[in-house]
Amino acid sequence: MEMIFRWYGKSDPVTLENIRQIPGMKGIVSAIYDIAVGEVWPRETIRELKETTKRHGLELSVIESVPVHEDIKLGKPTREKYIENYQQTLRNLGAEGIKVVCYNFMPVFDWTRTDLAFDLPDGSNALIFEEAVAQKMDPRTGELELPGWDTSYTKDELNALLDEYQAVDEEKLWENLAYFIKKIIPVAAEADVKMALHPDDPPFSIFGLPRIITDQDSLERFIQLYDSPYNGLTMCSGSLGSIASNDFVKMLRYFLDKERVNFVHARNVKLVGPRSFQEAAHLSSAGSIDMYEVIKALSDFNYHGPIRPDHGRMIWGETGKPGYGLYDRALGATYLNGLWEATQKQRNEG
Ligand SMILES: [Mn+2]
Repeated sequence: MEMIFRWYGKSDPVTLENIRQIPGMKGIVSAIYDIAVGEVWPRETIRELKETTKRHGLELSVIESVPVHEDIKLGKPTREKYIENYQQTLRNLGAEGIKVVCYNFMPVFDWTRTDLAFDLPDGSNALIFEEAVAQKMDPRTGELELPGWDTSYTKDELNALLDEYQAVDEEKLWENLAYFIKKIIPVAAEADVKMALHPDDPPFSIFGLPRIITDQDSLERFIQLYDSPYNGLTMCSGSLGSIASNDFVKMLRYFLDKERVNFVHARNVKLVGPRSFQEAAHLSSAGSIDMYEVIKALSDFNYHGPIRPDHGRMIWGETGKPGYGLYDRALGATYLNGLWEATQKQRNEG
């Protein structure tokens, strides 16, 4: 596996110098953050990011994300233009040597939590999701804002968008996803860019919006939309593992066997209710996911693709982008690298 770290560009308080000093770190996963959703990413801008990364001794290994315009998810006639733009962005990324693109198909809101800095007993804080709190959250007030969300909408625009989604149920969203996939995967294959769909986070409907990439069956349905290694998945332990009915390790093994795992997000979550969880340190003992078994699965299938530590807690007084501080993610990377070294040795001795 290739250990990489998410970097939010020049405004990220975590620097490329910081990232390079994490043991075993090979590269970064990043994006172009100042281009409006739906517009084409120019080659020069991609090249600039790549060269900046290289100057710091790291590879630009994965793009996360190229966001999908809402008109594509809604299936509006204007989607044609946005799909063409998406295709061109993939061609440009491929031409600049980018091999993997992570993206998601969640309507309106990206990852959602009810508290971004929940105090844990050891004095650190973490992102949590509590179902009872989420049920009282109303995005229509326009006052909710989360780090992963597109916050460029005015309150009126957001409400208009939510109104449009009333005509889109789960099956309609599947239809719109299939339409998109059939248009972009051939282009991705030609550009040699492996697509890696991220599961919905959390993996169930929130605010009455449909969410469809949530479990083993839906991931299976997704890969069958287009039979190609370029139509693959980001296997995210924290997203899929945040409901008890998902056996993440079993799912990971299943999709590794099908050769559809193009990217891995590794983090732990502690389940505290049917639809409530707290993000935890990466160690198996800190949460509900057996991280040894996750890395063992990657080792057993000889996974050579990229993996990144996912959200971390805020520790040692660090402040910054919730979930994306330096320290706890660096500890996570080191732990995952340790598990990898051990499983590789066992593999070679066995
Ligand atoms: Mn993830």
